[in-house]
Amino acid sequence: MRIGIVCYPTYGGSGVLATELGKALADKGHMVHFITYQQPVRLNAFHANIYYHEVQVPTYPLFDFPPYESALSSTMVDVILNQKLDLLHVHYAIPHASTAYMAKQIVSKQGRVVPFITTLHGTDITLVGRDKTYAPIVTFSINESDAITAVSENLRDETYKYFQIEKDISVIYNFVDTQRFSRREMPHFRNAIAPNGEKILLHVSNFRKVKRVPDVVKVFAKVRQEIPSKLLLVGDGPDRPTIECLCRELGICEDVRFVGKQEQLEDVMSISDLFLLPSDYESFGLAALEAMAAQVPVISSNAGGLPEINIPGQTGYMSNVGDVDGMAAHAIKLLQDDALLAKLRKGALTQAQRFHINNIIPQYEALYEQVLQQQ
Ligand code: GMT
Repeated sequence: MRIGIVCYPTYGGSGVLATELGKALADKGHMVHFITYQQPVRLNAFHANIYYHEVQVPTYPLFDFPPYESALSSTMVDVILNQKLDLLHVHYAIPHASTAYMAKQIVSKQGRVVPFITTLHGTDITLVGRDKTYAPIVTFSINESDAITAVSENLRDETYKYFQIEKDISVIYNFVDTQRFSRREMPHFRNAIAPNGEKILLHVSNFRKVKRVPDVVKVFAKVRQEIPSKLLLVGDGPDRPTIECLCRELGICEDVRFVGKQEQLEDVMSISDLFLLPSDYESFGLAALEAMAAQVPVISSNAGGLPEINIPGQTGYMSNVGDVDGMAAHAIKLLQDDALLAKLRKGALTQAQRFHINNIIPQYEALYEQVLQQQ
């Protein structure tokens, strides 16, 4: 198939998932065309079946807000017609579903029928999409999609709850390449972070409010009182100054490392003992799944779709959102008990294997076939 993939190219679960999906489809012989405003972060190597089309957004003094959606739709039209795409698969509803709808209408005037599939990822529904400024267009463009997928049952249910959706939403879970994330011994790296054999706790996110990174720091401060440990914070975002202030207030700066946006996440995960994800909401929690693939148990909140991947006592533990004491107690219990830690590490890997890339990609391919047959 000739598939157009539209996503956000930046660090963030939806872009990562879309890029990994495109790479896996290309490995299976499909022609994959990425259409984004910047090279996606995980699209970092040449592949004979992968093409990249950058969306250019011309500016003009009249534009306080350059019309990105128009530029994106026009680029979609260009790629559909010139690369003879069979379908478009857009990730994150805003604005990708409405721009795909527009492109579909335009190419139909030239006799081309090109269906589009919309994958909902989380905040496009639960946070931004629900804002009344966006809700009408989100509802309309989801309903106009030829197929809709959500990355967890929770996200599917939330979508039905908040929007008038008249179509079926299929749940196709996020996936992980367990080979890539398989745990490797990296003593030099580990020693550089934890020279005295300290435990390493890890958090990876875009440091937005919804991630509750201050809770990560508070949990770590409690763990550190009981167990010599270090905290690795991977990523960056708007809450960073608040987080740095909190570290100073708690007097724990020398044990907290901000390592910024990292591409080699598998290395960071390989040296970690525990992954912390106390989010207000997570449709899925892709970073937690990648951590599990590296045999890192997860201490998380029980929000959104997290109970669909983090199984208490098997892959980690869960607490209510904001229950810093509960999360810290779980972390301390786990890090003090080598046998329990070993059991959960094994359980985490077993769980990651259920979401193996090879189990999930065929579900997308089957959906594409089904959509094409319906045209
Ligand atoms: O978590 C974010 O803020 C990024 C966001 C995105 O769209 O890039 O992530 C969402 O999609 C990921 C991939 O499907 C999910 O694993 C995340 O749970 C989801 N984030 C939220 O629901 C907050």
